[in-house]
Amino acid sequence: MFVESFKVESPNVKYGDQEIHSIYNYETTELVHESRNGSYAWIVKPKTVVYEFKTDTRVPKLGVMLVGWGGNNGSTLTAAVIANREGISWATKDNVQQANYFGSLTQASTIRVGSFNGEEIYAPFKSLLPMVNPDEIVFGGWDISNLNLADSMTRAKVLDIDLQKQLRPYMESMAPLPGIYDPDFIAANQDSRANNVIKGTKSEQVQQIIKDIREFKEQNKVDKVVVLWTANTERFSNVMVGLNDTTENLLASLEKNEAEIAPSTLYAIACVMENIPFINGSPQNTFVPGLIDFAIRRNSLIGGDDFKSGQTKMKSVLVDFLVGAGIKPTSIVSYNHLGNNDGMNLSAPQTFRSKEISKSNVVDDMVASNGILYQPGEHPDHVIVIKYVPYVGDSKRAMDEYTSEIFMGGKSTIVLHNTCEDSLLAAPIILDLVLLAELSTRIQLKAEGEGKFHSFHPVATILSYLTKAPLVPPGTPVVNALSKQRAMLENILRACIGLAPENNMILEYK
Ligand code: NAI
Ligand code: DG6
Repeated sequence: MFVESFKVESPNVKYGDQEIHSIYNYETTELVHESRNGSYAWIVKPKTVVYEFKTDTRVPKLGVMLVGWGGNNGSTLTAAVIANREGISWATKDNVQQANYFGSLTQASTIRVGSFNGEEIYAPFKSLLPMVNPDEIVFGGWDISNLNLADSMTRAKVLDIDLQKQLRPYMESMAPLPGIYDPDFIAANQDSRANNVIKGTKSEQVQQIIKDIREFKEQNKVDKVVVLWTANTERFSNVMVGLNDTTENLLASLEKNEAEIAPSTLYAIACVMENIPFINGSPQNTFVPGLIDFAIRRNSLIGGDDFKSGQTKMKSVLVDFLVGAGIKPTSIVSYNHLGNNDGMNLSAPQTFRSKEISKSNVVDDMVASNGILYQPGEHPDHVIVIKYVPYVGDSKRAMDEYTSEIFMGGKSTIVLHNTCEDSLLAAPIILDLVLLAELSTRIQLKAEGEGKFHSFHPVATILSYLTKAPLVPPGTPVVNALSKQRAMLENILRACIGLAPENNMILEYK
């Protein structure tokens, strides 16, 4: 059964005018490796830590500035939100289609709230805590191409033409601000697109981005801004001591106009300076150590990397299932071909390499979780191939072959083939990233013994369900398995309203 909303009644939860306060018992374990009777043993000690959460329930008017606003993802997301807001429907060859938010975790998925008369009760994910309504987001941003958003939507060739015609009047006046262009970081084939660029030194470019954010905020009367990179994949930048390894060195390099600071890092520096959340939807190492250090010192949210949209999402489900079932994947081969501008940019070896890295590390935690199947250091062969095929446009083909060792030396091969518009997968993920990033800045917590409430760590692991290569604070485990990522996110939001984690035990019926 589906319910629109619910309220928690508990001595541990108080709904105030402006905040929800909850007290939450975090059940965890403490591990000890110690010598007992002459040999070492692992001792597991269950422990409970009492946390308090405070969530500010005042939902702000949110502005979202996209870097790469005029790209396929940026124009598709902007169009889709307008279509939802205006209640637009359009004729396709099959039917009359209504705008929707399918594919968005926050807008189109549900959570289980409990059982009632033998039936499971589900409510919208977004009913867990007050979140920004996506229909009310004000969009803006930058692009090195000067096309307005209506023409960008047409260039993208993603949405049905009848829908495009209805959206055009809303989007013609939306023009991207000039962007920071450095041909050294993206494919040479992008050069003809770059007719809308910020001039000056790197430091001046950062100052221009700061000015743009302030003006956008002022002109649109938004309370908060989130910036998200959905621009071209860049090559990795070199990480070097003295260049970008600490805040001081990064900022000094900025002043020296060092060539090796990527445009994406420049936008990120501007955001950290302004305490504006910055999310990286592409695979490159925007968050060099000096930038992470800077964000931590300024307590400014950063999140990434690389939207987890289709093939990798399947992989982080399938490999988790196989390894969790005691089956040993030994070879994983993943092909993509696509014909959009992203595919063209990825046809250069340096930008492809960024994507290859990001797509390759996604099964590491699942492999490491099973020492019965894999010896230390052992890993499945994992190969990533991406080809540019202009004819298929945004309709990406993803083909995967998983070969596994099964019972008694048998082999099992699973082959998947997915055909899908790439931008229609990415756009709802962008929405979730900005909505959850904004929400997480309204949550404060403290563990027992901590004197003061504080925000989550500025490196926002809470967003990891949505990214291929989750950025984590130094020294923190990376979790790629999709079900664990979703459980983490859902259970943290449940804790904010004093609900136990979803444990699926359903003991009341056992
Ligand atoms: P796109 O090529 O259509 O759009 C990128 C836009 O960024 C272009 O309009 C370009 O002019 C602009 N741009 C490039 N450098 C810029 C800069 N420095 N400043 C401002 N604008 C700049 O690509 P698409 O399909 O929208 O994808 C965007 C990014 O998202 C790519 O890096 C892609 O790898 C990544 N991504 C996409 C996924 C998907 O499913 N569509 C999934 C995972 C990541
Ligand atoms: C080619 O792989 C283009 C890429 O931008 C992908 O579409 C994108 O990284 C999505 O990858 P995945 O593995 O999440 O489907």
